[in-house]
Amino acid sequence: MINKKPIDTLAILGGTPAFREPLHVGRPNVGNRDALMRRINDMLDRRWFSNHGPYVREFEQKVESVLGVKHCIAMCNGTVALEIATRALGLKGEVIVPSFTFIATAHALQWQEITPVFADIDPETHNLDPDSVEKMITPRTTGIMGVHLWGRPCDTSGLQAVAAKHGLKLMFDASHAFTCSHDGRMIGNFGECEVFSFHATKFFNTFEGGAVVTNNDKLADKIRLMKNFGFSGYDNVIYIGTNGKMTEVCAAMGLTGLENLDEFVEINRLNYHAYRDALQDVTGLSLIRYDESERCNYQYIVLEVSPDFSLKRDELIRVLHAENVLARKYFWPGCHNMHPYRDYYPHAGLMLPNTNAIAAKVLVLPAGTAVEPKTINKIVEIIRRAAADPEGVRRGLGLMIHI
Ligand code: T4K
Repeated sequence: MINKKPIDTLAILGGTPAFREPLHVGRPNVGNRDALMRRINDMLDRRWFSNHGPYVREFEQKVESVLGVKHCIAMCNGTVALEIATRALGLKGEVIVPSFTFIATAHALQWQEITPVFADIDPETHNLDPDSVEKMITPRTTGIMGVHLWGRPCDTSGLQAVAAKHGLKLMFDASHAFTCSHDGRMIGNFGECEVFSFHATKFFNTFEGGAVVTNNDKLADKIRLMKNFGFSGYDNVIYIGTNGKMTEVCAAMGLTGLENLDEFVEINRLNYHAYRDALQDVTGLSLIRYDESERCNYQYIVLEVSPDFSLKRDELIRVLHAENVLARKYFWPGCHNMHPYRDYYPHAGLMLPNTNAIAAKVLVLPAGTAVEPKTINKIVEIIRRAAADPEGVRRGLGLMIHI
């Protein structure tokens, strides 16, 4: 996959791309293929493919035990899990969320005609700033949805204090934070409930999938009904519901992945440290830090490009893409700058200075089982070469079609 030749010339200046195949940020982890195939074969023999089958039940129990949480309700994806959770909590009117997140956080609310109101983030943690949240509260506010971005926990106690003071419900989009801990407790145990995504691009995936986890028995009962059309036994619908069910094949993937979790996290940890060591002396670049006294999944390699770096963030991205390193600008430009929100609140950016600043400087590098130390060294070599010749890079970029 790596071209043998050392990088004499950057691809942007006419050299051969450093990688023959594209290197992605979100390459799925597979786990033990034989175990997965055995499960799928059993499922085919059993002819039970969906509707809370044995694999989904086993998966939910295993997630409950990994997280030390009372209830896991597995779902078809993280977005539907967010929609069902907010609905089950009775959120309406306005809910405060960060803008610096994947668009699904905001869309899950707007889809139900709940207005997502964007609060600013702390520039150090990239997570909701409780002071900014408090400023955005209006008489229509019913809840706060924090996002543990990159798997780094929100200021849960700061947000809880704001929620308690104003009588608001607090929940978390924990899509990035599966198997992370905070203050010694596993993510999944904070707020009224927390939502995970097990999408293919997450370090732990069920192809597509998600879950709501909670310690609240009543809320769990309601969510179980809602994700299955409101059915309470045969022919008895007692609630309005939708179809949020996880399939058996997805649960089979999840059960297999759970058996390989430690290995996935260890690979992520080694990659994160390899990037950090290799980049530590490059002026103007820094990788975000994880609190390693807690459990981290290290799934995102997030680079901040400061004005001291010799290239702009977007120039660096174009250099990397030319080499087949498909770094991403997650979560640029922020939800408030995307449709429909930018039309609804054209001045939202005035209240979001940290969001705008961070969204303009972050890039996410390829990670997971698809990269290894020699790949990382090569990526860092590209970055160093580009940093050493900013004028040459700009000349090269001028000759290229924009990406
Ligand atoms: N909340 C937050 C904070 C989230 O980050 C997400 C999802 C959600 C809620 C919603 O959860 P889900 O409903 O998705 O369960 C990707 C994922 O699709 C999305 O799940 C994820 N966040 C987001 C951060 O990343 P895109 O639009 O960047 O995906 P895409 O297709 O560009 O794929 C990313 C990279 O992964 C590509 O370079 C190709 C590679 N890839 C992708 C797939 C699907 C593969 O190599 N194999 C694959 O099978 O959103």
